[in-house]
Amino acid sequence: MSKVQEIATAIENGKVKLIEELVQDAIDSGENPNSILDDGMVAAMGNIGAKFQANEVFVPEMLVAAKTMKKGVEILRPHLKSGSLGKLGKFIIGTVAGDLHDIGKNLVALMVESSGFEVIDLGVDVPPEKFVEALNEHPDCKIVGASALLTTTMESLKNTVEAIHAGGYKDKVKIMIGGAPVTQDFADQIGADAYTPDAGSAASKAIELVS
Ligand code: B1M
Repeated sequence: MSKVQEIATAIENGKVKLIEELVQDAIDSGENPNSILDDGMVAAMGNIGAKFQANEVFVPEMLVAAKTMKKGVEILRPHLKSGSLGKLGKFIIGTVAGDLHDIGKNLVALMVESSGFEVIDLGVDVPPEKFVEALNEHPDCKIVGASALLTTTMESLKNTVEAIHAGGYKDKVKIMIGGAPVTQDFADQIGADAYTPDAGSAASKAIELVS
């Protein structure tokens, strides 16, 4: 089994105590950090999701897999960074109201920060008005990113875009959205400025939006 596959298996099986050592070992052996992230960690979370859907695992297993991935990402974090902090401006990000999933949002935050933005992370279950309050606090913010993982919380994405527009920021900030159930069509429907399918493309799009 390759080191990247070992990492994927450890995440799927929730091996919280093993993950840091496995990730460090893979890095020391010269594995590409992006491959560790995408082919190992993100792929493992996809597998867990498929098993959850098939009733083979349940919420506690998803939670422990998420915890394992988070620990692994912390070891990986310095190896993914490249840009100089904050030079491209501020980027406010959060997972929308009703939604507690934060791994994808955290990865987007990490990649955007690595690209040179200063990230203000509002966390999870963020109501629309909190996005607006954050913009009031940071009027120089260039982009707001909102993440949703549940079909039921896509409505919160719509409410978030509406609240930001109603707050007077329509022409002042760009709104990016993403998350597994989100599509470009949906982004167009709710008036978001950009949709990207993954964290890497979110970072590239953010750079494009401020260039
Ligand atoms: Co939940 N969950 N979950 N879950 N969970 C999903 C999303 C699900 C698809 C599983 C399934 O059924 N196959 C399903 C949603 C079904 C649906 O709505 N269509 C589901 C469900 C049903 C639920 C609960 C309702 C379960 C229950 O309680 N009965 C519940 C809801 C809780 C709530 O939010 N209110 C729930 C709870 C949880 C846990 C708390 C146990 C845990 C989350 C822990 C955490 O995040 N801290 C969890 C997990 C781990 C998952 C799965 C297995 C993995 C999610 C993940 O982290 N993926 C997930 C199944 C799956 O995704 N296949 C599932 C890895 C991550 C890197 O990918 O988040 O998609 P993702 O992010 C990607 C892209 O989407 C994109 O970039 C990221 C990286 O490339 N992206 C953006 C994300 N945000 C972006 C923003 C952008 C741009 C790109 O711009 C701003």
